[in-house]
Amino acid sequence: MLYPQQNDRRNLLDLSGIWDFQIDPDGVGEAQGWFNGLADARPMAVPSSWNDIYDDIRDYLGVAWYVTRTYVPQGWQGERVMLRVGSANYAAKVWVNGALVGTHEGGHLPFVLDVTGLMRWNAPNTIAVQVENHLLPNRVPAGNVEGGLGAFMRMFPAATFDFFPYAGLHRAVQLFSIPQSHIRDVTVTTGMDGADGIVTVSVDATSAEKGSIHLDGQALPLVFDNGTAQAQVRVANARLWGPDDPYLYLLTVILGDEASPADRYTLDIGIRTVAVAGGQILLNGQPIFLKGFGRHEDFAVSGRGDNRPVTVKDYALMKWIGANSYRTAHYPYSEEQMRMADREGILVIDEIPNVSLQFGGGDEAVAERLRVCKQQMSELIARDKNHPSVIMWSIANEPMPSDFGRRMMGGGEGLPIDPATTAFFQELYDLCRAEDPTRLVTLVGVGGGPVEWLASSDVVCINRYYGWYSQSGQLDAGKTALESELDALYTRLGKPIIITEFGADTLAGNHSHPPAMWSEEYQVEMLRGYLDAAAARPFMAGLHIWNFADFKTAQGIMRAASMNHKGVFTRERQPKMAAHFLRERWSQPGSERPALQP
Ligand code: GCB
Repeated sequence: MLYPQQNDRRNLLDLSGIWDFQIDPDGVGEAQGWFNGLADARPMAVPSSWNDIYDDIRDYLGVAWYVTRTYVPQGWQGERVMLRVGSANYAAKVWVNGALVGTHEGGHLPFVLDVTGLMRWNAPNTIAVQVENHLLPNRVPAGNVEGGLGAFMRMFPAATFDFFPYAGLHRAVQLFSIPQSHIRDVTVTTGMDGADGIVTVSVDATSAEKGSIHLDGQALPLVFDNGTAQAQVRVANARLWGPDDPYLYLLTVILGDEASPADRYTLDIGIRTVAVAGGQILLNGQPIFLKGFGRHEDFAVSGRGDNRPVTVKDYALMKWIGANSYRTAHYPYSEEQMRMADREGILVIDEIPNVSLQFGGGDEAVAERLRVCKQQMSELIARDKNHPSVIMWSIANEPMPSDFGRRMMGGGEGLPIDPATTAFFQELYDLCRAEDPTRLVTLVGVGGGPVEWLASSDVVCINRYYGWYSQSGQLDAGKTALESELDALYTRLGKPIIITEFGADTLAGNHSHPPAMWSEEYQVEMLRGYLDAAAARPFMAGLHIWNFADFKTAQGIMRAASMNHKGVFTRERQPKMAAHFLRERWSQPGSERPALQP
């Protein structure tokens, strides 16, 4: 799952642009051979969501077809040719020159298909992607769940999550060439020995050959055994990666001779460690407090489509406000975002789209959801394992037990929890630890949710809306309730705590003195209360405000103008009062929480 790159041995052809597009509500496209061309096509940008482009398809979530044609350079002949789809939400089927080459499920992770034998060298090649985004109860994330969140919030379309169910080719589609004998995968882990960095590089290649790695002026040989080789580099007095100095070393992996390599792959790596000890998160052995946001990939017109100006702007705003981290709520973000996080020194909690999971529908349905969660978790780890910015995997956001309604009304304490549900999450915790022992793992818990599900987390992550969904309009009462829950949770679990969501819907320009709900003043005072509560508690390890920016949701009685307005910035990325408040607070180093007593 190496990110494609252009170099002297590899080639890359980005197919981003304007493709032919046609919806297929009757499902006739395949039988009629639409993969060869669309009879009634409209233009569609790739990447983009289709929903906000044409007025008749805003809520269309069925099957749609994308077709483009491209020449491929003659110079690629003899090489392996791969087609990579960055994100097709939710399920995809791909044809090249009329031949079905593969399928994929899960909307936010890339997939690669080998199309070598199918290329035409003297004529355009037809690439067709069928995308389908039905909201179904057994998908991850789910939709149309009977009695689910969507039903409760009267959401249309019936998502079981609080963001618009955007559909389409959300990230670039690329063709790339790699040599027949090539580097399949590179895995980098880093550690420290005194002031030295220890970088371990594992390389997986197609054939057993020699090779080498190059890092920090050192060259080490690779000796392959059955296609895999490992080398360890000691970087003297390493410049450690972190928010204050996101230093990246260039690692080059070469297959074959250095003078005429069979293949080459380069990547930016950060040398850093992450751990939990003494009730704190340690980055490079030093306690770190996470300041930042839950975000969304969301913008007007482009929807969830990879929007590079917005990506760069968002990182600039995170730096401006003094944030050092965010969570990829509630799905994996683009690889461009991960690369920006590496470069800008922003720590990431990396989440799969397991949002608002429910346990209804019988054992088979639950087993199917677990299968999809595991697949997405493995694919995410494979994609993001080399990013220094990624410090923690999140296996779920706000899963809900079947008695959630009762728990939400209070009195959840002491209610028995079905051990099968705890085992469900344990499988995901175990998978992360087996596939990546170098990072932390968490599950983001809902207010009133079972504490049992949090017990295996390295860091306890909770979303809380005291002063909004409960104690509405009563900030003091909300703060008191928050404080007593935090103390009880730490007493029970003894692990560092991050509040991964808290916030208030706020209409920019709406003012109220004294503060009232939906006003800018109320948002500021609510955030102040949570920041103060954390600042008095040494076991707090971070605060992520919900949300970085206002974002689009389905329509419903809870969402004015189909938007969640809890942004600290508007959807257009203009600051609300809260943004200035946070910038002020977050510019005071060490003010986040008291130091732990030794
Ligand atoms: C939550 C969810 C998030 C929602 C948020 C809200 O707990 O995790 O997806 O958008 O609450 O604003 O209601």
